[in-house]
Amino acid sequence: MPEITTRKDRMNRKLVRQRQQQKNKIIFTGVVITVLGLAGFLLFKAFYKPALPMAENVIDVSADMAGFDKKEIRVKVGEPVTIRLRSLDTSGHTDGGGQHQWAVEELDVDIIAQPKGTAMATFTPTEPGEYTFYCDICCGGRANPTMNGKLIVEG
Ligand SMILES: [Cu+2]
Repeated sequence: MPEITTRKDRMNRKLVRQRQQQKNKIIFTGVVITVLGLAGFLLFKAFYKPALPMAENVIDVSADMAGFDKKEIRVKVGEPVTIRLRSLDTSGHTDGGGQHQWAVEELDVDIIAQPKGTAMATFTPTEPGEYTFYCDICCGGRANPTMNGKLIVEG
């Protein structure tokens, strides 16, 4: 019965073809998912910025043309501290362009806040003592008594 065998053969071939198409579909889906996943991962890596490390002790300091809102800041030896500096001035200020700084030379800390902006730095003082913080951008710079203050590190 050659005819029946042929029909069976054809059906078998059809089945094999369908299975192959199904396999191709699964492979294609896998490739698409892998590519999308990789693209997503790369995009995430490119745009995700981890939050700046902040200490438990955050001290907010504001500065404008009149000076710092804090003339004295007390911290402890060995305890991390975050200084968050805010400039209250706009970019319209001719002197310094609205930028302010909070710097302590001996501790290698240098924060610059953009006009109406905030910037911060975290550090851990290791030596007790009295340090001078200053802004050297505006108002005659660090020599101006309104643009500096004392950072007191207590042992
Ligand atoms: Cu300043």
